[in-house]
Amino acid sequence: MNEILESLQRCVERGKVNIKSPYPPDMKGQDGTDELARKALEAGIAPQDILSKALIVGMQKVGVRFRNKEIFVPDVLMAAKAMAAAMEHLKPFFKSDELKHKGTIVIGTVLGDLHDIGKKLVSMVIEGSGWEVVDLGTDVSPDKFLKAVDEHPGCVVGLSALLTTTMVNMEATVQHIKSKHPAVKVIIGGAPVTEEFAAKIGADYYSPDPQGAVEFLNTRCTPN
Ligand code: B1M
Repeated sequence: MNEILESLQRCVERGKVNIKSPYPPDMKGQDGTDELARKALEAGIAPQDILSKALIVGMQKVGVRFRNKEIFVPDVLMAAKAMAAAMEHLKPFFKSDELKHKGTIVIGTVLGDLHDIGKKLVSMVIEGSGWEVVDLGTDVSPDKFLKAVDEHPGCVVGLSALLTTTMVNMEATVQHIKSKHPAVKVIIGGAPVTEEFAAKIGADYYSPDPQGAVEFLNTRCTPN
């Protein structure tokens, strides 16, 4: 693989944002994703290759290592920051339609629930895998989810809940969405949620972690 792309992939994995960043300490003074993405474009590498061969592969490795408990929340946050720095350089190509997202996921924490750390992590890893993420935030009502689905035809929906008292609101949300858009796929997650619960409320998938959500999206959801 091209040397710049290899370094870029490594910088996402390690959370190296730019040359000034002291993190990670063993990469101090080295280029980060910011410089390398610019250099890759200047070297004539196609934006699509920068995204799919370096950034997405790097973030996928992050997702797998997080699942395997080899790295932890702060590492994922740094990887997402590094990914975002590179994406800044690719943004103009998304706008010009030269780069396409794989699809769109509307995501949020359900009604009554204010926990958003896990949902944000899931969003970052999904975004890093090439999907557009529409994050509705926390305490999201079934109506708000439905409105977002109306506005993003062909999207997938992701629901997060951290409380046993709010996970019941997932059922109302799934029903509300599916009553109008039966084909929309809904994936759910969060500490108290289980596969059995997902099946019971008519959700299409349960994932215990961000990587599982990415795998479901990439293998079971038709891009819009
Ligand atoms: Co709250 N809280 N909290 N809390 N809180 C828990 C969840 C709790 C387990 C603590 C405890 O009692 N041991 C408990 C829930 C008990 C239960 O219902 N079973 C609890 C409680 C009771 C409460 C309050 C009711 C406390 C009170 O006020 N009496 C209150 C509720 C507020 C509300 O939501 N209405 C409350 C408030 C808060 C804070 C605001 C203080 C804060 C949230 C800040 C924020 O998010 N911005 C908070 C926190 C931080 C926690 C703990 C300590 C940590 C949660 C967290 O961020 N984990 C938590 C105890 C604990 O877990 N140790 C606790 C890290 C995060 C990376 O993991 O969110 O599980 P997690 O996400 C994972 C997976 O679940 C999965 O991937 C993520 C990454 O691996 N995942 C998905 C999540 N969403 C997914 C979606 C997917 C796929 C995977 O697809 C769409």
